[in-house]
Amino acid sequence: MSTTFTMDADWLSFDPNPTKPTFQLPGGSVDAHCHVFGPGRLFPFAPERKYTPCDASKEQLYHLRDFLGFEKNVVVQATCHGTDNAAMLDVLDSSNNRCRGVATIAPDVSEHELREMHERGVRAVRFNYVRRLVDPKSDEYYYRIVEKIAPLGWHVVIYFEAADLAEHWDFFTSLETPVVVDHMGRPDVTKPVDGPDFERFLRLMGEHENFWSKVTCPERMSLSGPPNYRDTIPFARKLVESFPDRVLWGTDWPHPNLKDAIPDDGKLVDFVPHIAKTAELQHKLLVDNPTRLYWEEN
Ligand code: 0GY
Repeated sequence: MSTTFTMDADWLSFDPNPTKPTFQLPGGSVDAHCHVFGPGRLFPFAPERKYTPCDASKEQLYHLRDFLGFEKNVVVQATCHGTDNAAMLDVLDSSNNRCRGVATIAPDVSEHELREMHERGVRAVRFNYVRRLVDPKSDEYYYRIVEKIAPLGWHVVIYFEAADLAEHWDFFTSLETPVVVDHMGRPDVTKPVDGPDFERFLRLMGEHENFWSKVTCPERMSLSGPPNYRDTIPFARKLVESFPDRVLWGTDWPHPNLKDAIPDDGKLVDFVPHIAKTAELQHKLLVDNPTRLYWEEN
C-alpha cells in the first residue's frame, strides 16, 4: 500500500532549472554530499522524522549530476528516513557503480545487513548531533556501531554545530576510523577565521590525520549570500589549502531545511574555484579525495 505525505508548509523545494555552471568540473568529479527524499509513496518517510520534505528522486539526482558535469555521487542518508536506508540503497543499486552511500544504522544492526549494504555500495555511517534533526544518542550507542563497521573498512561521518565541538571532542578524537565532518563543522562565519572557534576545528584537523572535512554548504552559513557567499570563502579556503588531501565537496542537493532561499546548483558549482584556487587543488577536492575514500577498498 502506498502512503502519501504532505510536505511541511514552509518547505522550500529544490530549483528545478539550475543554470549551467561556468566552471567546468574536472573529469571524474564526485558530488560527495547529496540526498534523495522518497519518493514518499515508494519509500515512506520515518515516523520519528523532524521534517517532511518534498520528494526528490534518484532520477532527478542523476539528471542534476549529468547537467552539472559530475560523474559520481555520494548519497547521504537523510534524517527524514531514519534508519530505513531503502531509498538511499535503491539509488546505489541503479547507479552502475557511480554512487556510494552513507547509512544511518542502529547498534542492533546485524553483520549480515552490514555486509549486504557494503556490497550495494555503502562505505560509511553518519552520526548526527544536530538536535533539530535527531534526538541525541550516547557515546556508548555510537561506540557499538563503530565496533561493527570498522572491520568493513567503513568511516564515520559526523554532523555537528560549531558550539558542540568542545563537548564531543574526547569522543570524536577517540575514533580510529577515518572521520568526515559535514559542512566544515558549521562555523559561525561572522567570527574571524583565526578566532578561537574555528581555531579549535583547525586543531582537530591538524592533530588528527584521520579527520576529513566537507567544505560544503556556504548557503547554510553565509550572511552575505549568493552567488559568492563571500563571508564563507576564508573558512573553506583555509581548509582546502591546509589539508588538500582531506577535503571533499558536494552540492547538498536537494538542500533540506533552508528557510530563506534555495541555491541555484549551477552557481554553487561556480563557488568551487573561489575556495580551491588552482587546478591541482580542484582535482584533489573533486576527484582524487572522494575517489580514494569511497571507491578504493581500504
Ligand atoms: C544536510 C543538512 C541538513 C539536513 C540533513 O539528513 C538531514 O536531514 O543532513 C540540515 O538540515 O542542516 O547536510 O543536508
